[in-house]
Amino acid sequence: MFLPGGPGVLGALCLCAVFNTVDSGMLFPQESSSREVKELNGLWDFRADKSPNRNQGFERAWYKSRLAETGPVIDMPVPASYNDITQDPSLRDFTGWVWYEREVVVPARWVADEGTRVVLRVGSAHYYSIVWVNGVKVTEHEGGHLPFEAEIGSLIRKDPTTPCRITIAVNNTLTLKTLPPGTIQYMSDRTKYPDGFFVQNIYFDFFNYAGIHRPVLLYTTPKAYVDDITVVTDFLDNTGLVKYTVSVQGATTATLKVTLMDKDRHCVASSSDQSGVLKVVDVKLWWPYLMHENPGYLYSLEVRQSDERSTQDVYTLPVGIRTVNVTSTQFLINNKPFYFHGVNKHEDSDIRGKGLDWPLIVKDFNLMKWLGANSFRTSHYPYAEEILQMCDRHGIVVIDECPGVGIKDIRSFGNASLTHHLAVMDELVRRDKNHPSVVMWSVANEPAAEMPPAEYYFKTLIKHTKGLDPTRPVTYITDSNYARDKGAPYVDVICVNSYFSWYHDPGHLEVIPIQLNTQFENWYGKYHKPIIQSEYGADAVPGLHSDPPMMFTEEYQNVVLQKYHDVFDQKRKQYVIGELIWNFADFMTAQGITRVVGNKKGVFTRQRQPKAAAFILKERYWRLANETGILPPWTKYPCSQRTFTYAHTLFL
Ligand code: GCB
Repeated sequence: MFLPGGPGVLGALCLCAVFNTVDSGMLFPQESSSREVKELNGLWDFRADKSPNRNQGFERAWYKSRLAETGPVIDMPVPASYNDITQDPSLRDFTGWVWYEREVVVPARWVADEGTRVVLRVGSAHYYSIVWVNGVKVTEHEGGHLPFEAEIGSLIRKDPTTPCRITIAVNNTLTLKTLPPGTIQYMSDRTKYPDGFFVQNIYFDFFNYAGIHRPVLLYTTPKAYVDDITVVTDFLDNTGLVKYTVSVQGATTATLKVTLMDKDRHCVASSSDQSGVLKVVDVKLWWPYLMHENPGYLYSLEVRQSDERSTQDVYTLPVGIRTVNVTSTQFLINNKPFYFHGVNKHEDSDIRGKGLDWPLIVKDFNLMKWLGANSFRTSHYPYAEEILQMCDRHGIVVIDECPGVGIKDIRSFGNASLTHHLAVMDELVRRDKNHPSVVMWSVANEPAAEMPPAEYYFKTLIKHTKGLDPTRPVTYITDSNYARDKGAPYVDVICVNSYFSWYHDPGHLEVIPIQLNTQFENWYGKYHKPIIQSEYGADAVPGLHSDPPMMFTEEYQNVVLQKYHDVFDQKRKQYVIGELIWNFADFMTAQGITRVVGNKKGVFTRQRQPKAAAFILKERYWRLANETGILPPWTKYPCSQRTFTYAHTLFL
């Protein structure tokens, strides 16, 4: 891990692997008659450890007293990346440990009642975190996009008169064994670089935003509590089948009442078993947006756990009943062919970086629906659970990707990397397994899968993921280099990224039809598996125009899209099952000669305003929806273009 100068940090970090276990559940925190939630979002005290070895915080034990007592602090909003919050370039580009601290007044009854578990939960922090409460370490976690938590009841009860001081140290250093990988490179030529100069190299195309990115909160459960619920759904004719398993902690015997309710809170099935199958007559299936007039239908599975005397814990899980299957040419949702017409996204916006932001989330869903997008891929890491919950409710289909992006160095295919990658998949599946919107796992993006160790690596990784969740297909995203197919025999769907007339033959729009056609024929010819064009696109600087089109203009981006679309229209009749534009919106990257303040392949700007390409895509996606979906009759195509446009505006 990050080691400019001192061994202390490395020592602390090596302990990490042992803590990354997933033998307990990771249910999304929620309030119920037995549970309370206290959000700790807002301003935290903050300091970046700019000492030469980045290790002063550990050497001087900054966690032992208030952060303001060991040096200067600044206000830092949580959740947010810290990089774009100040005017200080050294903080924007910082690599190493940063320290967050916040004092919390815990409700007296939580402290007084020994029967209450108090859990501290961090939605995500990038990349490596260590957490202390009142100076005592409670947990550490490796990985930037998944939640972690610790029970802190006994600690806050030690001295109920003092406020609860939470300290979180976060390190964004990426190494060959992290996910995503990176390297730290020291520049020792003193004629060129100052003393101690180093850079963080990364092999992916987005800014390495860091900090506490998702909500931090305290929540309570009773001592005996519902720790996890797993749901798998199916249906037979008109009967829905909800196979469930509940795991309870803190009680040797537990009495359960499991009730499945419809949207009107009417009970449709119930049971008192810890696991079983609930049957739902006249089932309302979960359908994707634009595939049905009532998409995203969710039941509620209420789990009540009690002892002889009273109800102990109540947890309610939203449940969408649907199936997913893959044939050699189709992707089936509820046994009907589903065509992905969607986007690739990033968690990225001005000022906040990767910090969760509700206005942005809701705006993005409105834009996706406006566009007629029915799906997205969580390129290139797991997104916030709050976003997946929106997808469940709105019927937006998700390809759920782990942070396996930029695996390019042969040393990142070693055992330590693989072990960590498997652990990340454990955590991802544990978190997202119950979301009906999640229809496929993506274990990596554009790995150097031509390298000899890649075959074993991906075979193991994909088999492991299928073992965790036999109900969903698994893929990894490849690029137009056919040699990178060593993992392809093990995937269910081939996902290909290509940038013809951009990275290959720049400026030559005329090569797209032939090269794209060849791409599809090659992959299908070899593997006979359905294909998704998982990325395609071109940078366009908003407001830059030229005719005939030139690279970086809005016109060029339009033509790239149209030429790709022509080929998709031929191939989707055969085995192409989807198209995901790169990218939904412009996003920040590291500085470099190919990026003009970030990647400009968005069809929306970073501020979410449409470029010309957004209208091309909107027109196409609504047309596709009318051909392949089941829409309310008045939005049906064919009709005059004017009526059509008017109709789908109304539909929104
Ligand atoms: C890709 C990557 C994506 C990049 C994109 C580009 O293949 O998967 O992360 O941002 O190309 O624009 O270069």
